[in-house]
Amino acid sequence: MTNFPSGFLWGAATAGHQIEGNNVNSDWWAREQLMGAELSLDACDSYHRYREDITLLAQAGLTAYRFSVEWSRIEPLPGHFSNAELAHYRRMIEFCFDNGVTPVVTLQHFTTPQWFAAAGGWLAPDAAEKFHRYVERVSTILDGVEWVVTMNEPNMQAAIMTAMRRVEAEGAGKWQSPTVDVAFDDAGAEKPAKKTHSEFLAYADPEIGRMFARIHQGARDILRERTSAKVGWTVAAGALTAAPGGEEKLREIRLGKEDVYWEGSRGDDFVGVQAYSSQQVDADGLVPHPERPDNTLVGTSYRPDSLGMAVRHAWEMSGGVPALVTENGIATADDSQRIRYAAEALQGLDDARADGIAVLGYLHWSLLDNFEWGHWAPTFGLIAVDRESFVRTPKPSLAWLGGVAKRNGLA
Ligand code: IFM
Repeated sequence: MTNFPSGFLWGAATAGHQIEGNNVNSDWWAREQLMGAELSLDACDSYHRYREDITLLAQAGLTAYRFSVEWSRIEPLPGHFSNAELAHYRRMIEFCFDNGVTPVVTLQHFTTPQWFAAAGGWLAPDAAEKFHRYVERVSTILDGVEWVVTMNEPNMQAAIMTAMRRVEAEGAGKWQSPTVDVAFDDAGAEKPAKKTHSEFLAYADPEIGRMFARIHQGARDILRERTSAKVGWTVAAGALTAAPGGEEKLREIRLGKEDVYWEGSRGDDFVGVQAYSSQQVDADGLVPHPERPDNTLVGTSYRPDSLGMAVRHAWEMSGGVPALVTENGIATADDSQRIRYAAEALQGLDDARADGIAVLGYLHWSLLDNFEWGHWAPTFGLIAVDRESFVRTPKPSLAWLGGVAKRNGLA
């Protein structure tokens, strides 16, 4: 049996826009309508049903819940903050405390208010000032919260920005999702569209990463001054490797796509590692995931070893910032494959720990089957959600991960 250190966080993660429903002030609400894919609409109605979600998590034996607060709800108009929404998120935090669950609170998970996006988004000269004003206000509800993530996957956000500029230039319907590497035709049938995801990831400009790092570090300073939370951000790890002849291209792509972000976590209390799959880079760039029967519902290869690879790379590039696995999981309709994947990923994580890498916890993506940025078909959840009735049905993987948490180790 593998034992993890005492105090290791065992939990699951979600994000506001993917589960809450009706985030009508968010830029994604508008984007979904441009993308020619599916809409979030009511999502999982977790805005109203968070108590049920947290209770299921706690009853299974998990002790940490990562969720995000929605900037577009909290600040629906520039400089106007909603006390009612702040109180809502404070209630969520307190519900976690009351149920023995450690909240890991993300302040910004892909979405921004529509007014922020319309004014130039992250590229506007006063973007940092606006985000920091919001962070200051959210800090008022973080009493007792030990873990705060400033931003989720800024490296994916950079890719989304690139893609959205294209959508605007080329018209609606040309791009379907930042995270789904397959496309669906008008009749809803899946068809290969390897460019929807991988193509955009190749366009990462290191300067955008450095800009995000400055914004994150400013937010970190605010949070350190006003709260006692440990602060970090999360990075989407590609677990990239070089195909023969691809060594130089790998360095180039990885620099802008993730290494500036790992470097940007230096001085943080932790870095959120988010890994799902691994991909090769050849002399021309990212190599599409090979077509295999065990590929996931988002078109990526079944690669649970990506987690171990990612924490090792994060450790090296961040200069030894402790890793918190803030996301790891698989889009599959086969829950036994999910359990197999998580067990293999956790073994790789433990091997990395044995090699001296500090790992603080494991938060599975995701607690619920949710809105996968333009699509509902890729199911990552430990719990199924009926889209009409919102009834939650725990899958065997929830009890399995809860058992790992209770034993604090793999059997
Ligand atoms: O659903 C996303 C999440 O919002 C960010 N990280 C990757 C997940 C799966 O694609």
